[in-house]
Amino acid sequence: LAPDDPVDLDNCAREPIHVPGSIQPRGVLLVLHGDVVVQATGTVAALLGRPLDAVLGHPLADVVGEHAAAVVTAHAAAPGDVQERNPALVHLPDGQPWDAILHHPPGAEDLLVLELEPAEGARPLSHTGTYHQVRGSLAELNRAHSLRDLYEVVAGEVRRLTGFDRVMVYRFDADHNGEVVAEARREDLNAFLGLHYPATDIPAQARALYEKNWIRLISDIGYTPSPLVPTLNPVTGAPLDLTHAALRSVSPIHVEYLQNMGVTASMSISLLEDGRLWGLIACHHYSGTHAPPYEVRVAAEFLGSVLSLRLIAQVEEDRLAAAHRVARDLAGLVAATRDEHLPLAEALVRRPTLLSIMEADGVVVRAQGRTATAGDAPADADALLRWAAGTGEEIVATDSLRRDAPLVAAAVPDAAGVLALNLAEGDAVVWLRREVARSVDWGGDPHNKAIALREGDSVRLSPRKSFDRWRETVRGESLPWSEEELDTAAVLRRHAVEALYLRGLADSRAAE
Ligand code: BLA
Repeated sequence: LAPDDPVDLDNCAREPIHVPGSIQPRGVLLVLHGDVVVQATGTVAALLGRPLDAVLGHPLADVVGEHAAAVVTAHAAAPGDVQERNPALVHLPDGQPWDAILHHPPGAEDLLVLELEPAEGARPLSHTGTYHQVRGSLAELNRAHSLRDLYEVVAGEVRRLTGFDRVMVYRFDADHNGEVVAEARREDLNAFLGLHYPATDIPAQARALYEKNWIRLISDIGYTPSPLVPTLNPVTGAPLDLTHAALRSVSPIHVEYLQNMGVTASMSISLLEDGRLWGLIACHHYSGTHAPPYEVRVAAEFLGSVLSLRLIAQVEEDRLAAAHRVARDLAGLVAATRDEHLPLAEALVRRPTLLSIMEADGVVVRAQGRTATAGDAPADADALLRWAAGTGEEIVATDSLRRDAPLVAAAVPDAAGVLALNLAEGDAVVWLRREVARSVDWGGDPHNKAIALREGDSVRLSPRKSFDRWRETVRGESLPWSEEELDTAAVLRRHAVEALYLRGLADSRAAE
């Protein structure tokens, strides 16, 4: 940032994290064009014992040996998606086993990115080991019957598989704030369960990247990034897109965030519903480096996918059950509007479902000059009804009257949320919901989260330093009215308007 640039959280979302130009130094990244290495990271010297100038412009076989190069070529050439076959096990000329992880970078399909990470344990032994562990985890998952159970099992199983000190299931709300909904941790650690974190802790471009690449590991928070040489890819003339790279160097702001939290190694796995990120499995380690082998990471990612599928099925099941109940109640209410033995207002409020269909605490119906109420309704609803009519909308909803119509709020002190159907000429159905005071426990004060640091001539953003629990109490709000409830309200409104019209016709006939 330049000194005059505004320092705000927007800057976070502008950091181009998919093109950092460097990797984490636990492995080597080579970019191949044909069989020639056109870009490489400085780690080739320390990890493969070859200086960069003995790598760049050379055939792959010169760098990793004939045998490993042949395995890589075959792995890349096999039919289907190369990433789905990862990793390939290769042995370098010194006999050491490495995981070869391959992908074609976005927009440059003729390039092949080869990442090498040390493979721990001898395969195929470790392979069956992982497979058996995952099979055990799936059996546990099948025994879980509620969402809460599912979250818990996944946190526990991912911890068992990967050995991180803390594994959390972190779930986003509609605004991308998040909550820790399950946690498995080393016993001596304090609990993060139930803590909330603001959306800006994981900015939009990071969420977008995590929808494409489902897992990331920072094996050593204190690492020194190893740059790609040359900086621009000689074939494309552009910086290399590392969206799919396992070794991608992460945002320095995020590194600082983790350091402030006392984390020394971190991993996270995307949880997706229809391709959209609904949460993350977030893993922390608190001492030293922690680098589960690629295969174990893939297994953990697989458990994340299973959780997502189970979640989607569970949510759909709950939604269908609710829709079924609402359809039945709505049919009963529509029948009540047709019952011409009673004035419309009385016909509706006599049904207990008029309250329960909206999960409301009270309801007021004004129709044909009569007012009827059920549940917790104000003795004098005139101000409320006038406000509803005055909006000129067919349907008005708020979860905070105090915020959206403070003058009316004073007239209905017991209600926080209102859903009103304007029928005609001051006639209306108005549901009321009580306040639900919520306390939100944040992991650190969310209102004071970014700190601007001045460094010589420039200013940079820094994440907050304290992650101590910070409790916020939200008052004056009801539970929100859902999309489904608004749809139901619209259907009921149509029938009530029609009933009023038919009753009007009947009255005028009777008068003739
Ligand atoms: C990334 N932020 C992340 C990630 C997590 C969090 C899980 C994914 C990377 C990883 O696996 O470590 C946030 N981590 C959390 C939260 C908890 C946790 C909420 O453990 C709760 C327990 N972050 C800031 C500010 C900025 C910011 C102010 O607080 C920007 C100025 C940025 N966070 C930021 C960026 C990334 C990130 C840029 C992407 C890192 C990357 O993948 O390169």
